[in-house]
Amino acid sequence: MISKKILFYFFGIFFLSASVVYGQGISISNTMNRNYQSLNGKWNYILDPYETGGMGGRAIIENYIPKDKSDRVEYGFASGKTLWVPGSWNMQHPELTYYEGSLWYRRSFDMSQMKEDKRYFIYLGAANYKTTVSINGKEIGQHEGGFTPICFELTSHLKEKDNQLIVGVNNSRADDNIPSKVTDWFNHGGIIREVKVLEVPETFINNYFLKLEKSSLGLKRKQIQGKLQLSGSELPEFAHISIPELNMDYKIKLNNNKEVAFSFDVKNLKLWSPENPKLYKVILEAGKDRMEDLIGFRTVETKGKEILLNGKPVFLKGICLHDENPLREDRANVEEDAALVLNWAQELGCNFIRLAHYPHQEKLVRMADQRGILLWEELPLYWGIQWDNPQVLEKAKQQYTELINRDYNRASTIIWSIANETAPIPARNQFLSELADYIRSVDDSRLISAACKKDQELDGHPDAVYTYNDPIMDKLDIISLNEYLGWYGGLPEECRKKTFKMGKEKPVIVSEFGGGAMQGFHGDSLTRWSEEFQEYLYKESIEMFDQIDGLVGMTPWILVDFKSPLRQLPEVQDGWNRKGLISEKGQKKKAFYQLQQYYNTK
Ligand code: GCB
Repeated sequence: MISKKILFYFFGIFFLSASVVYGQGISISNTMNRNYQSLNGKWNYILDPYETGGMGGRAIIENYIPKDKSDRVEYGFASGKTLWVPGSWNMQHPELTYYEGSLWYRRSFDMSQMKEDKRYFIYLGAANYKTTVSINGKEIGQHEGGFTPICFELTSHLKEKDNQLIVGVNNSRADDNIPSKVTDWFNHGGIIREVKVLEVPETFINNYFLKLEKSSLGLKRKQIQGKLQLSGSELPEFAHISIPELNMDYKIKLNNNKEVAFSFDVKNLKLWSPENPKLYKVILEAGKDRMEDLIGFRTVETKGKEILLNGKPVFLKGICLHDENPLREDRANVEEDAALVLNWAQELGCNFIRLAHYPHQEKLVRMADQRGILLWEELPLYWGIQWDNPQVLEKAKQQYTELINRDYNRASTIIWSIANETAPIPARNQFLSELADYIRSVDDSRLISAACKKDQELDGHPDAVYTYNDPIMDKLDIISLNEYLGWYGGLPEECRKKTFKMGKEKPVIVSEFGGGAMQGFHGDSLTRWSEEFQEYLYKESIEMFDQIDGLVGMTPWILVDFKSPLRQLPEVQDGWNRKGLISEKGQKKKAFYQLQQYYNTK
């Protein structure tokens, strides 16, 4: 018989225990506008390359300290060994540069202001990829997914002094993960976004979802529809929502329900748009809970081959982005990181950004709301996904739920994308179609897209016309396509020979094109890796894409060079994907100005 100990080693840190919460635990949105204690800062850590959870089973979780001089312990959180949270662990110590596996973090904190009538939750903005959370020797939750929030209740486990929080994170790549094993970006491990202890009343509003009802767009009195979710046992009779600037105060009858839908009319509503990113202070109250948020109201829909924002056609002058601050070689996780890249994008003339290829930090999404930048968000449903594995579909739905709960109230996010460059085999079509239906069932205030495949798989195909009949297009509002003609197939001049034909009457976004250039390297327009080659490629590509019937926007690949272990050409790439319009040091390449010029004319 296999002993429990051997089983423990086999399953490593994710050995199941009866009282542990799996998945997200509870979803709590708008955490920045609630009471909290930040746990950002230096945390102790220990490596666990064989993923045993510490010799002797759950020893690490319990942070067992030797009782006397004879006691044997073969691990420990040495006080001097620390990692900064939030941050990619790979960038902090040479021993961790390419580390992929399990690592344990420890941090102690006091709760001297703890109140009897409050509840407490541990919230991690994101940790890549699997996470185990323990408090004072007890495991309280596990989570899978590297870019969405994690939240578990701490209330009954806390004490006033010296709470021991231990967080195990494992960033091993696996076939049944989302993303799967190979990606063209760096697998930054660890607690990559902020950590806080939230304090809320016993009964509180954990989520709320507000949207402007499309059918009221043309009316004087516009309708706002909403939904509240509450957690707790002392449900009040009513909740309130008010928007002082609109003189609106609405009473929501709860009828003992933890989830209620409601709607109300408002007069003189100014719509949110890139030209006027109007945000309203919204106050939500239920029992002892009171919270504020800043929310913009807009509609987005498609009509024929157009995207209508607030009923008017919009052209999406976009760019792709990874969630990295290249100057710090780290995951982006502070406002300054968001401001850096949004400033560049705005200088380029963008009103739109594709947040590739996974959910970015919430601070950036909120800043886009303030600045009037439209967003495309997505999950890493990318190369190599196990489409025929039902558990992977469940993971996708879970991660999408977490993302929608976090960003539903952000006017800037207008598109959820469900996949990037995935071959149209039946299992994938079935998976994506179910996912699209699921997303629409929880959020009909945005559009759905995906980077589709053309019928001619190979670049440089002799046909003059690229045709698109990817079966997933039926489920999409917008057809998006990635096309690297001139870089992965042929030379830029090939672009003159191609035209595009879509099998559906829908708007089209060119969601990627581009090529590599090393900033400061010059040659003629046929010299690979020169700024001139990239500039020429942009010129030819833009002329080709501009002819697409139904083109509503583009997001070339990519704003800034980014870290990628796939890219190892010495003295050119050295671990960086060079398709950025800006180098990792922040220097602009010639193609930046080529695209800027085009956007100035649009
Ligand atoms: C793509 C992928 C993107 C890559 C890019 C490239 O099609 O969507 O993740 O980084 O090409 O540079 O090849």
